[in-house]
Amino acid sequence: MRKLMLAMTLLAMFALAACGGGADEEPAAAAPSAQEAIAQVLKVTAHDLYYNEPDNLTNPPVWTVNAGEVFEVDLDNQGGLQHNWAIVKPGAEVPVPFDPAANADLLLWDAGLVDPGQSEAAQFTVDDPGTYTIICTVAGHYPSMQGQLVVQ
Ligand SMILES: [Cu+2]
Repeated sequence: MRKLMLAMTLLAMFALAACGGGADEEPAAAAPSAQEAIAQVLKVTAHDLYYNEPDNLTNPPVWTVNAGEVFEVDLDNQGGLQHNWAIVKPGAEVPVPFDPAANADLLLWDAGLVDPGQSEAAQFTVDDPGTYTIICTVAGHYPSMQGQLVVQ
């Protein structure tokens, strides 16, 4: 009986390996490419000096993602200055002006500086649910340039 079980197990493993799915039991989850693994894409337009609409101070843009899932930030810089999109660590107070070198430890993650007229994409995952402050890290751009990331 034990030999039969072993033989069946080996046969099953071979069959799975043969169809390219590895040891995955859910067909839909078979080896997703990096592109397929991105759960959400956040479209962010950067201007001098705001995201999306020029009212970030009174009506900050809100982006929502799911905890533990990969999201992509598509940062489209339509301004004439460099801009960034950064997640501030929970509970951290953002100094004004923000100094990107001295205050780097306040950031959970940043998409990276994007040059004027350029568009860049970067991926990240936040594990802990909550509402995070989003800032542009270029000195003087916060608080004018800010938003919120809701991780649900
Ligand atoms: Cu900026």
